Amino acid sequence: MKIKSRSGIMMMSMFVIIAVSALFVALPEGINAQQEDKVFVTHSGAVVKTTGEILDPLYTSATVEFDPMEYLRDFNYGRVSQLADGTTLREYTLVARDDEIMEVSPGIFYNVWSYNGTVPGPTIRATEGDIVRIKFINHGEKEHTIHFHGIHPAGMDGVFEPVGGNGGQFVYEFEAGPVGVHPYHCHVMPLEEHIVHGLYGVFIVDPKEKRPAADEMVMVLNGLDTDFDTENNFYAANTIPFYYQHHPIQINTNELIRIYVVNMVEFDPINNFHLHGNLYKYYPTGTDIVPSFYTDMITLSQTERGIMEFEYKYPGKYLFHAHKVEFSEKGWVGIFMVNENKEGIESEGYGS
Ligand SMILES: [Cu+2]
Repeated sequence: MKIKSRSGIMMMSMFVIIAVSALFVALPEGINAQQEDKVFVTHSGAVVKTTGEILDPLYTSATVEFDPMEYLRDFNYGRVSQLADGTTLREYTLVARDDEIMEVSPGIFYNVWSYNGTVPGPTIRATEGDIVRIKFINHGEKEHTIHFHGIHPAGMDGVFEPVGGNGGQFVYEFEAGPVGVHPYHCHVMPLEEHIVHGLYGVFIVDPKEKRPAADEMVMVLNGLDTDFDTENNFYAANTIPFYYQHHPIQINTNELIRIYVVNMVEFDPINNFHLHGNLYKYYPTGTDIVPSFYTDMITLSQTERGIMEFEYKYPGKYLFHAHKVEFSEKGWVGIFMVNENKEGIESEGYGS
């Protein structure tokens, strides 16, 4: 499902080119005429020419393609088989890299460190009691690991078992639990650096008695420090600032929406999630099947997470955003486009 507005990105890229050109005209003395133009092609096909600084000089063909709309409802259930005693085994492969470049905002290229080529990494999903086996391959240059939140043996914690780059491997194996939504992330020092570059993702453990059918989605609240001053320049739900504002998330009236929300923002002590025109049931960490709150506002510190559930009664356009205004004005804002549910159908596909 590709619904990126390529023409919009092209327009923004053109704007960057025009702005850079205007600067050259306005300040000819301030720019070294000897400096060479740097030319590069964005993943939307726009040609960007600038004598200014490019945020990451390592730009290569390994540009990452990431579609926040696809990521939103994409769950990785692994390769499923049964062990001799009937237990379900789920096998996944996660590959870490630290040399890829991603266009995080029109004309802003950022060196992402990724699991399976995206930030966030894939949303891994299992049912409580399943055996989860993750083959981890490090194709980066630095050491990396995967530290899962949840319950598992010490040797599977991804802290004291750094995996070397250039092909190092490790197999994490443990029983999925407890029920809920948990982050996973690299745990190599300096930790902030490994996290803020993008080595994290979401691990959902479903209860054996399934939750009610719903239109389910994952939102990872993250920030991007594009000038390396340990302050975020952009904020987002699912990496691309303003993405869900320019591409509203289509949902239906009278249909249960379930959001697995995880806060992975570094540097800022808190983040939050405000929903317009509605309130949601909130299950902190998702470990209980009874909601703790009925609210339109939750506050989350680093790696705090939970499950939100709501239905819209009235169709129309509704904002959701950080109520920390600085974060919403720097990208953490989106829109639910609520469509009239004419057929009154239940959503399909839970745990498929
Ligand atoms: Cu790492």
